[in-house]
Amino acid sequence: MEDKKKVIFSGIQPSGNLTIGNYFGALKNWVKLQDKYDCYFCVVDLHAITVRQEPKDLRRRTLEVLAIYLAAGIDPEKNTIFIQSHVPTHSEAAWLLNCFTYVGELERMTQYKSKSKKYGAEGGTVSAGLLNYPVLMAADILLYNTDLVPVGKDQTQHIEITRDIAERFNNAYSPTFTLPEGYIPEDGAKIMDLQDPTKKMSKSSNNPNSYILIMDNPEVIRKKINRCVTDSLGKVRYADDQPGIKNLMNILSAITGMSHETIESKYENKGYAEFKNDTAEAIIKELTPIQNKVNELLGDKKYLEDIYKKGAEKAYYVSNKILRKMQKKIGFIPVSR
Ligand code: AQP
Repeated sequence: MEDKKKVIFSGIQPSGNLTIGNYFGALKNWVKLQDKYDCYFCVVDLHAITVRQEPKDLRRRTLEVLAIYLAAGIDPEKNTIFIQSHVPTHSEAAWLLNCFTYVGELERMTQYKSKSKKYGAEGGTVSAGLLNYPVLMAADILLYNTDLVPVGKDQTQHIEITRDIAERFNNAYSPTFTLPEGYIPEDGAKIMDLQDPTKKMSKSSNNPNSYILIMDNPEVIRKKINRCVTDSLGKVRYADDQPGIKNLMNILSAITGMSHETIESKYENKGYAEFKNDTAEAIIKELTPIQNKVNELLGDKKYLEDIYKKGAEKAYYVSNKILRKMQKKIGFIPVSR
């Protein structure tokens, strides 16, 4: 008898236009995993509203993110692809799990600390949603009995808190949830900001030169790589005191599969211009077919709708079973339907 496939859950927020950080940290690896695992890939729009979104931009980006998933090679026949707000079990389970989560542990999350500081400094208010974000993420993951969560390194803390919440629930009642593990890629685990390579590249950055978008055109990509911050050492070396160069090497290596040693010897005694140029061209070569496909897919809204509807039905069916289990264990009276 064939072994049951392990389950994968992952998602990206349509909180901005997707960057190559999202691509190398998440998407590119999803594509590699889709044959071996039972995968749920979600456009996590409920997460995006933890900071204020312009409604029309959110709508446009949600469909664009879905199109990017498909264009990057996620096969809708093999995977469950859906939009988070279409599956109400996520919000419901998040409420239940909120009651198994401590405020102190949420306040310790690095992402909460940095985002609340950023939005506070910009004069905005910090929503309770921003604090509760990891609980919704825990619900997303636990509702599918997920084994593995392929994410970038920045999400490690969120996987840990998911495990803590799951264990707390399991211990309070009886084993209910699978304890998920993070699945972090080797190259591209953390793509850094092009203007400040000590910070991660983020789609919500206020400085467009700090990131490369999946949909940036070749001229823009060349300019951004050309202007990116490096150092005055003039040596292509994979070293912590050269974070800008290290970042470009990670990107080049994630695209071409070249090892860091190979890149170092290829550009020995050559300065940065050729290395930057080759990196830009490699990014362009990687992204151009994806961009063409995204534009084609966005012209066929009916096709996209068929995919997200079918995905939501399957996701609801699977997640509702676990939600019912949670409700029963907590002591709620089952509804007879
Ligand atoms: N710079 C990055 N390097 C590697 N992986 C990254 N990811 C994000 N940035 C990088 C991975 O992309 C997936 C989706 O992330 P998300 O959209 O849910 O939220 P995020 O991690 O907060 O991403 P951003 O781009 O920084 O979004 P904003 O600016 O809205 O917060 C995750 O797997 C993440 O690890």
